[in-house]
Amino acid sequence: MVFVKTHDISEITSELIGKQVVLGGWIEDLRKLGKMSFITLRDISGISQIIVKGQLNENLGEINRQSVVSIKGIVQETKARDFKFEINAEEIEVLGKAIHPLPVDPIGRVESNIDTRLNHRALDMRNQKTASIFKLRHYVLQSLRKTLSEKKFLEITTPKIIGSASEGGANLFSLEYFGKKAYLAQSPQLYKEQMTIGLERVFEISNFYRAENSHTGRHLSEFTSIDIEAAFMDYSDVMDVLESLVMEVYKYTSENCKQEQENIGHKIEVPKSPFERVTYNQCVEELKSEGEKIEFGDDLLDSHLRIIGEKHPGFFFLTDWPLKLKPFYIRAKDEDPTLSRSFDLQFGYLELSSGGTRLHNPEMLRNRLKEQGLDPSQFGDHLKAFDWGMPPHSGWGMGLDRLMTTLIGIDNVREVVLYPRDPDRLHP
Ligand code: AMO
Repeated sequence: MVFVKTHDISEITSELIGKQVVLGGWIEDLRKLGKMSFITLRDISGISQIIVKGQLNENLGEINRQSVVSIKGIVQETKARDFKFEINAEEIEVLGKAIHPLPVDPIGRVESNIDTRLNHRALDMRNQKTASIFKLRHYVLQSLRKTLSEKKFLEITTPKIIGSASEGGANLFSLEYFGKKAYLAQSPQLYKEQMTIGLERVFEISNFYRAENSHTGRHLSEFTSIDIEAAFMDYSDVMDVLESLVMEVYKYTSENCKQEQENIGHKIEVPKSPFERVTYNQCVEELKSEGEKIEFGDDLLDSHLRIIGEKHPGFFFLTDWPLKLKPFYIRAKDEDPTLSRSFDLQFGYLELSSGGTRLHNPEMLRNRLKEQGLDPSQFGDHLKAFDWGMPPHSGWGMGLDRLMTTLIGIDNVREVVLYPRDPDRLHP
């Protein structure tokens, strides 16, 4: 028998009644009632009821649930409450046997903890809740690409194997590269900035790597970042781009992904816009008034962000950070050089994105590298580009995995990443 499907299950309509179809999927349920058997067949698009009668039923034998089958049969009306149509089977072929018992229950009747599910991730994709999370992730990516393209950003792909640190500092994974030392990119920072020379507005959606020994629900060693960089824009312009992107993602998924929201048991609420813009100085004042010991120039600790997050629930920008807390490529404010043209996008206490206006003057950039204890000669390739007519530019990077957790109302990024990598997890 051929195993090429004629239809996905969701494509079965009343026009097909009386016609022959070939479906392919996996058996979610199988009930043998003497002369007849009922199979619940699932594929990525939905579920269908299959009726097996006569000789075919007698020859049916044992088929474990979750085995993959191809079923040829005639579409007919049904009295079953949960189905619109059923298929009267003519041929059934088992294409891929499933062992029994399976290590996780794809129906979700028996709940497994996240580690067990991650250890058997492919099978976990047959769980409708998990599959819906990844369908949502797909629609989020689709929405991001559409909005950025409409705003005239070009999608680029920068190298992930690099010769020197893009963000400076620690957190670098190193590897042996034909007798030389190479690193896994922490971000596309230097390349995306360079691209503004000719392409003006660029974006990248790729995985990046941080050797952070963190064991939290929001840190991974490999995460997906959405990055933009735009010539002739200031930090407030790229904040506008970021806000409209987040709004579009929420609107698009809340309107178009009703079934997925039902499957995950979470209603996507479109946030209020415009997002509040709170300065770092304001935050420090708010923290002081809460009795926290904090001075200008101190970084905001997790405990501080929890307090700030409670005062400003949902999305807000935290702007104008002290320059010394920001990376070498961030530009100072002209009116106060101790402050920077920078921001983070927060969702309550959770940092989703950071960005800012960049230094585009090569001399100032060299000085800033030195001030931060970095060696300008390590950034030679990058600095060269600043002598070729570098436009003023701004950009940001946003963690897609973190954005997904806000969208679906969970607090562990591992739920929204297929095969998460963290200090304890390198397999599967
Ligand atoms: P930053 O280092 O703040 O900025 O990273 C930007 C965003 O990426 C996400 N992120 C992570 N997500 C999961 N696990 C991690 N270990 C992790 N590290 C970062 C966060 C964070 O807000 N080059 C700059 C951006 C720019 O200025 O354009 C940068 O990388 O959501």
